[in-house]
Amino acid sequence: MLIIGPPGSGKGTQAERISERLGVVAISTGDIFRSNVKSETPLGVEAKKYMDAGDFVPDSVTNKMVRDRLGESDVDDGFLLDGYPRTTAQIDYLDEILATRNQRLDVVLQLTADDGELMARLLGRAKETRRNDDTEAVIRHRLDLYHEQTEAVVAKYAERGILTRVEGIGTVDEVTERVILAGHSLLRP
Ligand code: B4P
Repeated sequence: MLIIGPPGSGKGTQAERISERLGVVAISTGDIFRSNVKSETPLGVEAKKYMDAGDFVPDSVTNKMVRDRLGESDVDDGFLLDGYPRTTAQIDYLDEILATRNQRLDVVLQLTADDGELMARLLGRAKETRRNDDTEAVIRHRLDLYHEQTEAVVAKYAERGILTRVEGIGTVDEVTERVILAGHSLLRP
C-alpha cells in the first residue's frame, strides 16, 4: 500500500495508524532521510542539501535507498510506503522492484487538503519542531513540487484503478475513520 499526499496532509500520522491496524511495517522515505541527516551518514549529508531547500532528493540516491529498504525481510508480508513514489520515474522504479519481489500494490491512498490548510499546519509545526524545511518559502516550494510532479503520480495510479482518495481535513481521528471506511474490505482483519 502507498500513502500519497501533499506536505502536511498527515501522511506520517495516518501511516502510523494504518500500519498498527494492518500489522504491516510503515516506511517513510522522509523519516529515513531525516534519520540519516541526524547521524550525518554520507546519504544524510547528500540528502540534506536538497531537503533544506524543499527539493526532491535525486532519484539516484532515493531509488537505491528504497530498493535496499524493500530488500529487508520485514516487508515480505506487505508494507505501507509513505512519501514514495513522488515522481513518475519513481513509479517505474517501484514497479521493477515489486516485479522482482513478486509483489503488487493493492491500494494507493491519497490524502487531500487545500494549500492554505497545509501551510497553516506546517507553520504551526515549525513552532514546535526545528525542521529546516518548515519555513514559509520552503513549504511553498514543497507544495509547488507536489502539484507539478506528484499529482501526475496520483493520476497514473487512478488510471490503474487502485487509487482511493480521502479528505484529510478534520481531526486526526476523523481522518483515520475515513481512511478505514475507504479501505474497509482491505482493512478488515
Ligand atoms: P516527507 O517527510 O515525506 O515530508 P512531507 O511530504 O513534507 O510531509 P510531512 O511529513 O512534512 O507531512 P505529513 O503529511 O506527514 O519528506 C521530506 C523531504 O524528504 C522532502 O521534501 C524531500 O526532500 C525528501 N524526500 C522524501 N521522499 C522523497 C522521494 N520519494 N523522492 C525525493 N525526495 C524525497 O504531515 C504531518 C503534519 O501534519 C504534522 O505536523 C501533523 O501534526 C499534522 N497533521 C496531521 N494530521 C492532521 C490533522 N488531521 N489536522 C491537523 N494537523 C494534522
